[in-house]
Amino acid sequence: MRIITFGTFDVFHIGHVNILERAKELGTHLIVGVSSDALNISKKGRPPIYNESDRMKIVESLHCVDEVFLEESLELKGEYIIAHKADVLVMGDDWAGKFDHYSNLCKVHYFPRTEGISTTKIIDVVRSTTVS
Ligand code: C2G
Repeated sequence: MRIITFGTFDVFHIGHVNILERAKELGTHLIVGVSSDALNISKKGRPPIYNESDRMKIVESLHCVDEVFLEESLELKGEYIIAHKADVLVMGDDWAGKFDHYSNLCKVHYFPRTEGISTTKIIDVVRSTTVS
């Protein structure tokens, strides 16, 4: 079974490891779409802390990940699912319900998010503890 998932994976943390490991357990081949810097700027109004090539390299280095590609548009998920012959789309449950319409192309599965950690939280903690 081929699994596909998407994310920014900026300031890589344990929540990212958890979802990627859980995703891999659903199948045999894990493909990860890492969202581009341009997509993040248009979505969040700021570039990620780590650039797209570093984020792709970090994700690719995990032993549970078999393949990485650049996600250039949120609207292209259907095309990515077809191109990568994915059987299951996995996302964290902050996206629950948002990708159900792809269930005509593959199974759609949401895992619970890891509690208490996020890239935004890490950035806030670092910012508030940095002495300038
Ligand atoms: N995640 C998680 N637990 C956390 C933080 C993140 O399970 N504490 C999951 C998210 O639910 C997502 C994945 O990790 O499935 C990547 O999260 P982000 O890097 O925040 O990605 P996001 O900005 O949601 O980008 O096309 C969709 C986008 O590319 C998703």
